[in-house]
Amino acid sequence: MDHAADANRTDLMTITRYVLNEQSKRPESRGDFTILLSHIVLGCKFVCSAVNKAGLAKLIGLAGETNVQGEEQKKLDVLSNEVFINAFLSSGRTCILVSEEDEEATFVDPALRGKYCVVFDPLDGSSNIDCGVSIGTIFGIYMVKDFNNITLNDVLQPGKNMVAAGYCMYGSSCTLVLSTGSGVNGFTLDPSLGEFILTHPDIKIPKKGKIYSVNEGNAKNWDSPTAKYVDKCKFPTDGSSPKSLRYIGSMVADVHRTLLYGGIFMYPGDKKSPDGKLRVLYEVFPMSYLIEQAGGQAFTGKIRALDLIPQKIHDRSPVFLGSYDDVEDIKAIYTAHEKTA
Ligand code: AFP
Repeated sequence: MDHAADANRTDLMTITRYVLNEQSKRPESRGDFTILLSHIVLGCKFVCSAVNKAGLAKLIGLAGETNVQGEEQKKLDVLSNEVFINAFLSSGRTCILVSEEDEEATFVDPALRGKYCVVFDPLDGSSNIDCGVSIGTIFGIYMVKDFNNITLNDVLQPGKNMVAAGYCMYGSSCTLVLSTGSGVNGFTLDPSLGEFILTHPDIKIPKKGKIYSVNEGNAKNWDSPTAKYVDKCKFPTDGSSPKSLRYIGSMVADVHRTLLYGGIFMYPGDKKSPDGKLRVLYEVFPMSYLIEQAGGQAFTGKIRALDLIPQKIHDRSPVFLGSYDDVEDIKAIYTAHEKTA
């Protein structure tokens, strides 16, 4: 990118302009997705502003605490959930909502219904809020199968059926990364304009990376392929340099780095938690979709992550995602392990 020319740019590609351009390539499109996306963008701006003000506004803390004005405070994850639920309902374009915060799926009132099902984690990594580490919103979007017969099966679909996925990272800048099934683009919020501007067009993940990312504190319970792979990252036997370890513990931040710099992000299953920790619908699927769209791979230890069929809305799955070659390596280790088992 030419930064000198950039400083004087007057022709900005906002996220709305980008999606409208995409829409114009599909004559059958009626603008419903553009409307839904504009509501997602509003939710992201709202949460970004709340996250930035968290320390000041004393939003951090337990739900139920009161602030100096005597008003009840909400925890940021509770607030974010409300913001997004309201944004989706008022868009008039959704029919089922699955949120990490809500035990049950929300079936939208028929008067407000549209054809999209949204699965989302309104504020992922929220245990990092108090120390100011990057956190984010993750979302995936399905199209309902039969508008006249909406059931939970409309969201219990493999991730490969998603029509769009993305995340918004609330960090040193606010970045929205989106795929509608033809590549991945990143938009950064310009606070002076209040607009997300295309800053990372057509993101491609490096074919191989130099970073591995995993919670090594769980190593004692890992299965042997995961342990073997991590050992190989540290003590390569092919003459290559060891990989660096980076782990933030906030999936949006760890995946964002993986997307831009390459390498592998892992949350494996282990003896204590055979299905790992991450949720299929609103963590594993959207991130796997983005990584694949950027040219990488996502694997569960058994199959392609996007081929999983969730049985329940809050199901979990192990995941290994990132650069094509790095994921290929761990797939080979799992295959070899299966043959000897
Ligand atoms: P929290 O939302 O409870 O902070 O969990 C974040 C998360 O779901 C995901 O963002 C991280 O990748 C993962 O958990 C970190 O888990 P560990 O703390 O077990 O490493």
